[in-house]
Amino acid sequence: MFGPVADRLRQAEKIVFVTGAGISQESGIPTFRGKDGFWRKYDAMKLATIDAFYENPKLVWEWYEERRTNILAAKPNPGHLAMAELEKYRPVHVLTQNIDGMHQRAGSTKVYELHGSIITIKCTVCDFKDIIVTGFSELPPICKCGNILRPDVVWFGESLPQDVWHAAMQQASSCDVMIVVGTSLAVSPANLLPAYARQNGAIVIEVNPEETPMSTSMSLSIRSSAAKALPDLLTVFQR
Ligand code: BJW
Ligand code: ZN
Repeated sequence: MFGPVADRLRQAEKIVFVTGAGISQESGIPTFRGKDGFWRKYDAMKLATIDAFYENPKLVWEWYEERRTNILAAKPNPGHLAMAELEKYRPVHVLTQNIDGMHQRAGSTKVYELHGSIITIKCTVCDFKDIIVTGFSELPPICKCGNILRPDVVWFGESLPQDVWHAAMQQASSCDVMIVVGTSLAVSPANLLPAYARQNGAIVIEVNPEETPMSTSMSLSIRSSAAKALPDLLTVFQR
């Protein structure tokens, strides 16, 4: 399966994963683009914007509440679990665009949440930030200061949390193996991370049943699902 890159994989000194919605697809969490990318009749990509939120905060909150319920009921799949187990064999860093917390639940210890987290909320105005422990009696929830609370996630047109982004760039620029799993690589700046790895001379492997805009520059594209391919990848290090 790993043919030309098998040796480079085995010799890896630092493995960095870049993950997207596709890794959680087999846990029953829908992806954004493609046939999964609609919620009720709304285009998920149009809801994930600050403009949509201010236009209709209740609607956007309903979307997040429904997703949060689904995510909390879901379980990490063999793909997440294989990545966590890989830490037994090599230093592993996980740069994820996902907000679902599945990597941490699977046991990965170095996870960089580029787009925030669905289990935290923050105020749109003051510094208040907290973990959601119960549901809300009314949507949108209101902060003690009187302003609207929002999910602590990164929407289009917003900056990534700078400390997380800097750490992610640094990990990408210093790895010798990067594995890009379940992302369409359509969204920047996360889609720049493979280029940072390549600049460092790393091999970059993609796990995705579909082609992506960067498939042609990959060292290897594994056209399979994450839950199938990642346990196979783990066996390379278990021998
Ligand atoms: C499987 C599988 C299986 C399926 N196994 N694989 C013009 C105007 C304004 C901004 C821009 C602009 N042009 C560019 C920009 C920048 C913009 C951007 O990139 N836009 C593009 C869409 C054009 N980016 C931003 O705005 C970012 N911020 C930024 O750049 O700041 C600087 C700035 C400031 C001001 C102005 C301009 C720039 C922020 C991006 C935030 C993205 N946020 C979201 C929502 C997060 C919260 C939430 O989850 O609700 O992040 S959008 C959504 O897309 C989410 C995802 O993390 C992200 C990426 O999606 P992902 O993970 O790749 O999922 P899919 O669905 O696309 O792909 C799934 C893949 O899995 C597919 O390939 C399948 O084949 C595969 N798959 N099953 C393995 N079983
Ligand atoms: Zn507030």
